[in-house]
Parts: sequence; structure tokens; C-alpha cells
Amino acid sequence: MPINLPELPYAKNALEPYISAKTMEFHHDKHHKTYIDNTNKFLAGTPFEKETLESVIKKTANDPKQTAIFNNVAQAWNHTFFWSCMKPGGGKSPTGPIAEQIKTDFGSYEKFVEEFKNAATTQFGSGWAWLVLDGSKLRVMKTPNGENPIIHNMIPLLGLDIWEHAYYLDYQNRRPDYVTAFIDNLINWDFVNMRFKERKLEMQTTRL
Ligand code: MN3
Repeated sequence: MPINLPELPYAKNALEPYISAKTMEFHHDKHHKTYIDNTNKFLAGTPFEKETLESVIKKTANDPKQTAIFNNVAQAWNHTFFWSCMKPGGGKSPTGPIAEQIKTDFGSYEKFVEEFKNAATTQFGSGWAWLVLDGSKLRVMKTPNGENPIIHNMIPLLGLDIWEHAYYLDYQNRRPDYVTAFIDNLINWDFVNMRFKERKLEMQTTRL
């Protein structure tokens, strides 16, 4: 079944001044739309058509013959996820269960920020920075191009697009400033908490 380009969960100018309406317009209406259109084009008439995007991502990863499918399906998923990772008036330090878990697994929020910034600024070329659940432990990771942590059996809780198209209009080559703006002013910790709580619940249910 074809998938649709999801609406942004906020207005295009809602993340200003950190991300401009112009960037959101290109990023969502052009880049994300292309990944969605290509996903529909490449999956049409294949057995993948009836599967979830997550399942297609896992099955096509590491298969050189399926690279075009993998890249587009993963990027379709990544961008839908990314929009939810931000909100106007977001950022600052987290509250709720994720705040506790960050303290447990990283030592402090500041240490998490340091690791996340490091991952996001040292990814060479295009890619993503993530906060993931690895088993029951949080960790920060970076991935190249469209790669998604689910292919490594990790659960993404937060993702940051560090392709140049995500920040070039607003920050040019200053990727670290974009990363800092995301952490300090945009992260939707309510969404991260929701993902974290759902996953914990799943883990408890699986254990029963
Ligand atoms: Mn992008």
C-alpha cells in the first residue's frame, strides 16, 4: 500500500529562529517527499509492498542489490521520526523517566550532551546522530547516510539529521551550531519519553 508524506506536526516556521521555514519547506516538501515517492515507486509490485517500513529496512540492509530500496525506505522512516523529535520551545534538560535513565547510563545530562554533540559533529559526510536503547541501556550512536539503528537491533529514541540539506540554508558549514540549537532549543523530550516508556512496557511484557 502506498505511503503518504506525513504532515509536519507543527507549522513550517514554528522552529524559527533555529530552523527556518525555508529549510523546512525544502526538507519536508522536497527531500522527504522524494524519499516517500521513491519508496512507493520501488516497492510497487514487490512482496515488500505489504510490509512495514521497519521490516523492509531490516530485510534490505546489507544487501547490495537492494541498496536503492534500503536508502529510500530508511530515509522515509528517518524523516517522519525526525519531525517528531523536535517541537517549538523544546530542548533544555529532559524530565520524566528518560531524565533518570540518562543520569544512570551517561552519568549526567551534560555527559549525554557531550557524547551526542561529538557523534553529530564527527560523522563524516551525511548521516544521523541518535539516542538509542541498546537492550535496556541508553547509548549515543552515529550512522552514515540513511542507515537506521534498527538494523543493529537498537531502538531509536531520538534522531538528528546531519545531512547538509538539514542545516545548510541556516548555518552553512557551521554544523556544530545547528547541533547545539537542536539540543538546547528543539528536542521534543515528551516524544522521547513516550518512546522510552512504550519500549520499557514492551520489554516487561516480553519477560512475562
Ligand atoms: Mn534530511
